[in-house]
Parts: sequence; structure tokens; C-alpha cells
Amino acid sequence: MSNDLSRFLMSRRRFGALAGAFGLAVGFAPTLISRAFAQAKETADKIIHGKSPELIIHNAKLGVTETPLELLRKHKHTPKEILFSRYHYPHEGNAAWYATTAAPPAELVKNWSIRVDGLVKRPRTVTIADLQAMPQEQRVAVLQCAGNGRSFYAAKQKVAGGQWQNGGMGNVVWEGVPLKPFLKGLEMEPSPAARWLTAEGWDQPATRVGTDFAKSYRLDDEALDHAILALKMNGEPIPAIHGGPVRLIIPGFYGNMNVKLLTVLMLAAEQSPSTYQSMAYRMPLVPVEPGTFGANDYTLENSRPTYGQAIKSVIFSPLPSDSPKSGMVEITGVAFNDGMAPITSVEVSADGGKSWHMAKIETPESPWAWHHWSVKTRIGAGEQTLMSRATDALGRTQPINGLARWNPRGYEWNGVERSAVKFA
Ligand SMILES: Nc1nc2c(c(=O)[nH]1)N[C@H]1C(S)=C(S)[C@@H](COP(=O)(O)O)O[C@H]1N2
Ligand SMILES: [Mo]
Repeated sequence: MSNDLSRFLMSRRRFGALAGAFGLAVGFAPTLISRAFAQAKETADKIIHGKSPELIIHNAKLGVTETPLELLRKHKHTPKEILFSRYHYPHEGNAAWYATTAAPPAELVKNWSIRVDGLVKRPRTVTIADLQAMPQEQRVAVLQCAGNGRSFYAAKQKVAGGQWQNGGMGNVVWEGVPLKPFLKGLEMEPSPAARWLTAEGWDQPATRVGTDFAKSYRLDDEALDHAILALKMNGEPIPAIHGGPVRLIIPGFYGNMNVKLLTVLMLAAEQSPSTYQSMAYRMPLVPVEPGTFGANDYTLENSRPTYGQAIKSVIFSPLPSDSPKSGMVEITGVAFNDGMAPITSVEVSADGGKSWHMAKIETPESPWAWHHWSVKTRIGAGEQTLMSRATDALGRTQPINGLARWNPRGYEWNGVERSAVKFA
């Protein structure tokens, strides 16, 4: 089998065949999967083996799931059973081997390699065993889809795509090989013309018309100094659904920049022509109005990639489903940004923005981790609008009117958090 495997891994277009082989090898036959899809009530555990049935499903075919805040707030580090997930190519039919919270099959891990190539004198091929032998570092970081909060843009005009609320994120412990020393250690002699690093995942579009999931980063971007080739998530081998056996983690960057199932690192003079780099996951450089700028009007000149996360806060308690009582109430939640400047304040309102209270911020585990905050205030009976607003040392803050950042693909929502809660 392992010879077959390496051949499959070499010819990466044999997507369906390899996926099929693994569907059988890991014991969930494609027929079982398709039967699950035929059922009326779909739950996340039927789409992704090992996920909680309580997750919100945005797209069953692609395995896009969101974590309800009631679950998310229970854990300091988001467990694999409830962490949101997202891939761009269908799980259905090919019964993707990575549609599981289990680690990738040992055979596949053994044969996995990363090609490091491009504008270098000596291209290299690195195995998982090579990576495991190198010094490892930990990064606690928020993983968040750039589309998290997209549903809130609907108050201006609904944006196509998963209608994410606030649960397209999690706080995760990653561990792996620091990227910059890794590249240096390979002694490839890169050309000075190499200004971009492109990372590609193993997953492929089902047809040749589609484009690879490839993402490019400026080699001189400070964020890359903290990047790791992660082998572990929350202390164990990275679950297949979350990109094992190896994933590029750039703390502080939006989810899409954290390429899963890493197979290629390319040094180049230009960024990748993949539409995932040039068209999707971009923000217009100037504010746009619905109807004046379309989802396919993005160019490298009029837009920028969704790199560092816009500063944001989310209220974890009380949630509307808590049916809280009036009186002295403790409001809690989390805040985070791109990790480039400390978060200096979280202001909270329990009366729709008439009065504000300074929350106490706990020391975070890392600059990129959830910053837990809390504040106690008296709240009267009836429906109240709770609000939270985080600000960092660079003066970056959440806009009162998040709709001002409306964009045709609905990314980077970071409007002041608002939640209507009824107090008894
Ligand atoms: N190889 C690969 N990596 C990928 C993607 C993908 O489709 N393929 N999706 C990206 C996007 S858009 C997001 S939000 C995150 C989701 O990570 P998760 O599934 O571990 O939560 O993975 C990113 N990395
Ligand atoms: Mo995403």
C-alpha cells in the first residue's frame, strides 16, 4: 500500500482515488457517508466524524460548521470536538479522509512530504519525521474565519456565503517548528528576488477548472516571525479535519491564511495566482457600498488580503439563552486582535450604549490568545442591549457602526458587539 500511496501523493491530481482509498482504509466507506447525507436531519457528527452534534452547519457538502457560544465559552482551549471547521472542496462523494477529528492515518503521515521550492538554488523535500526531529515551540492563538460575523452585515445587505454569527473562532494551542529558522536551516540559498512565500494544501478542487487552496505572504511581514509548521493541536497530533499532519500557523492572521494539510512552500517574486489569493479573502482598500463593487471586482491593486485580525470582542455571558435575572450581573467575554499591540481596554454597556463600564482584562496566555474580561454592573428587568468594545495600544478599536465596513464578501466583521438579552 505504501508504494501506491507515495505514487498518489506524487500525482496530486489523483484526488478522488486517494480519498477513496482512505475512506476504506480508515473504516468509513463512501456508501455510509452518502447514506448519512441522505438523512433529513443532518448533524455535524454525521458530516465530520467526531464533531459534536450540537454544532451549527453552514454547508454540509463542504463540512462548514460553527460553534454555538454556549459551547465555546465552556473551554479555555477549544476542543477538537467543537472547534469550527471549514474546507473549500466537497467532502461528499469523495468521502474525504480528512472529514474526521481523528489524526490522519499513520500510512499517510509516514509518506507525507513538504516540497520547499521556487527561487532557491537547492529545493528541498521535508518529511514529518524530519519536522518532528526539529525544536518545537508553542503558540496559543485564536483561529478565526475571516467570514466570522458575516451574518451581521445583512442589516445593510445580506452577503452570500455562510451566515456566521460569532462562533467561527476558537482559542487553540498549536505546537510545531518555527518557520523562519526552518527555512534558514534548509540552506536553500534563496534568490534576493524571492519576496513572497506561498503555502499550498494537499486538498484539490474536484475538477481542473477549480484553483488550488494556495495563500501567499510577504516574506518581510513581521507576523511570519511567529509562524510555525504546526504538528500538534491542543497537545495531540493535529486532527485531519484541522489540517494534520502539518499546518502552517501564523498567529494573529485570519483562518484562511493558516493553510491545512501543508504540502508545498514556494518562494517567489510574486504572489500566487490562485483565486483564493487574488479574488477571495480580500478587503477593498476603500469603503464600498452594496451595488458599487461586486464580489468579483477585486484586483491586487484595489484590495488587500485578509491578513491580521481586526480587533474584536465577543460577549460570552450572559447569553440570551441563559435567561438571566436582573440585579448585579457579571458580564464576561473575550477580546483579541492581531497580536501586534496589547489590548488596553474593553468597555461594556448594559443600556444600549448610554453608559459604559471599564472591564477588567485578565493577562492573556499569549498576544494572540483570547483576552478574558469581566465587569459587574446593575441591570434592570426587561430586554437590554449589552455591548462591548475593545481597544488596543495602537488606538485600534471596534467601529460603533460595523456596517461601515460592509464588503461584498462579508469579511472582517468587527463592529461593536451588541446582544439583546432579556432579564427577569
Ligand atoms: N488546505 C486548506 N487549508 C485551509 C482551508 C482549505 O480549504 N484548505 N480553509 C481555510 C479557511 S478559510 C479557514 S477559516 C480555516 C479553517 O480552519 P479549521 O477548519 O481548522 O477551523 O482553514 C483554512 N485553511
Ligand atoms: Mo475562512
